[in-house]
Amino acid sequence: MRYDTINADLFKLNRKNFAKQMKKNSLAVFVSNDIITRSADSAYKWRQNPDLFYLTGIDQEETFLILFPDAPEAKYQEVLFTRKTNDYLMWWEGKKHSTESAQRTSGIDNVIWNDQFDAIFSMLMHYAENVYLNTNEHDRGVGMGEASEVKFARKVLNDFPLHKYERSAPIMHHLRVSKSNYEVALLNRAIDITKKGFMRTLKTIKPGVWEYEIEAALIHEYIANRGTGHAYEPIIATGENACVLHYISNDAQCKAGDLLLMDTAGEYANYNADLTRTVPVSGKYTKRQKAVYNAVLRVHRAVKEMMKPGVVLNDINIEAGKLMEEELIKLRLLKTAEVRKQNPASPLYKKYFPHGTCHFLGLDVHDLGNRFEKLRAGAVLTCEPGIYIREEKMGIRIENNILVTSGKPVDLMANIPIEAEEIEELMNT
Ligand SMILES: [Mn+2]
Repeated sequence: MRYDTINADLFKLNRKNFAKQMKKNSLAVFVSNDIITRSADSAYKWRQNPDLFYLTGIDQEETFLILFPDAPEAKYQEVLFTRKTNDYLMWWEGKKHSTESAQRTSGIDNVIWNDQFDAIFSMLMHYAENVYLNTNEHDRGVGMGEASEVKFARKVLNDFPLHKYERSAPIMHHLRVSKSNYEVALLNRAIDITKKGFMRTLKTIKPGVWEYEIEAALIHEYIANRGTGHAYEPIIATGENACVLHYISNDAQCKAGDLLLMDTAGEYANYNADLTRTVPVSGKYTKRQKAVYNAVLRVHRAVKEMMKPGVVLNDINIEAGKLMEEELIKLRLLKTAEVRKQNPASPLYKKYFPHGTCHFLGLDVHDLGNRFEKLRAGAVLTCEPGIYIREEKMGIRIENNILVTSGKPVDLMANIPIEAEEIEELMNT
C-alpha cells in the first residue's frame, strides 16, 4: 500500500459499534466494489467500497465480510473472505492479501478464500433471522445502477426470500459521522498533503499559466506525498469559470487581474480532504476583489464557530444564508428593500450564493450523515461559503475542514494560508 499501515484497532472498533446496532440474531454482509470496465480490456481506477473499508481496512477487490454476533459457533461472529490468489494473478497483478496479512490488517481471525463464500454464507443463513444488506444511500445520490451491492442484494433476496431484511445504510450513516482519533489522524494526513499542493500552486500561478498546469502541479504533490490521488475532480477555475460550480475542464489560460478559484484536495488511505482557496492571478487582489474576498471570509469564520454538538447541519446552512445576505447588501449586490420583500422560499442571496455551506467529510467527500440530526463530537464538516458574480466575471469560495468537539470547533486547516494579505505575500516572495 502507498499509505502507512493503519492500526487494526480502528476496524475492530468500527465492527464492534456496528454489531451493537444490529437486531438480535442478525447477520450483516458487505461486499467490495466491482472493477468497472472502461473499454476494451481496460478498467476504471478501482476504489474500495467505503463501508467495507471502514469495517475491515481491506483495500482489495472481491472481498466479503460477514458479521454475525449471535452466530451458533464463535468463529463465525466475524468472517472475512479474500480473493484466492494463484500463479496467474501473481504474474499479472502481483501480490494479493495472504490470510495472515488480511488478519493483521483487519483484526479478524477467521479469514477464508472467497471461493468458499457461497457455501459458508448459505450455511450461516440457516441460523439467522434478520439479514442486513448494504447499498449506496445518499440523499444527493441518484442511484448506482448495477453496483456490486445491488447485484448481490438481488441475488440474496432471490435465494432466501423468507428472511427478514434490514438496511445497513442507516447504521453506517450514524456511525461514520463521528470520527475516532484514528480517523482524524488519517484526515490530517490528507490535509497535510493538500496543504503541500496549495503552497506549491502559489509559486506556479501567474498570468499566462493554464488551469491544467496547476492541476498537474497538484497531482504531483499529492502522489509524491503518499496520497492516492485527487480526492475529487479538481476545480481550477479562473475568471468567470469560477461561477460554474462543478467546473472541471480546467482548460483556460489565467489572465492578469483575474482571480483563480481552486477547489482541490488530496486523498490519503481513502480519506479525503476538501480545500478551496481563491487567489489573484497577478499576485495582488484588486480593491473590489478584496472586499468580496473578505465578505466571504467573515461568513466562513462566523459559520465555523456554529459547528458544535447539538446543532443541526441543515440549520447551519440556513444561518449561513442569512449572514451572506447581510454581506451581499454591504457589497451593494442586494438592496435591503428588495430583501425585505423577498419570497422566503427562494431568498435573493441565492443569486450570488447558490449552494450550501457545509457537508460531512471522511471516506467520502460528501460523507455519510444526516443533515437533519444533531451533530455529535467527532463530526468533520466543510465550511465553504462563496460569492459568485457573473457580471464581474468572478467567483470566490473559501473552504476549510472543521472537527466538531465537545469544546470549541477545531479548524483542521488552520495552518493553510487564508488571509488575503498572507496569500499576496506568499505569491510575491
Ligand atoms: Mn466541499
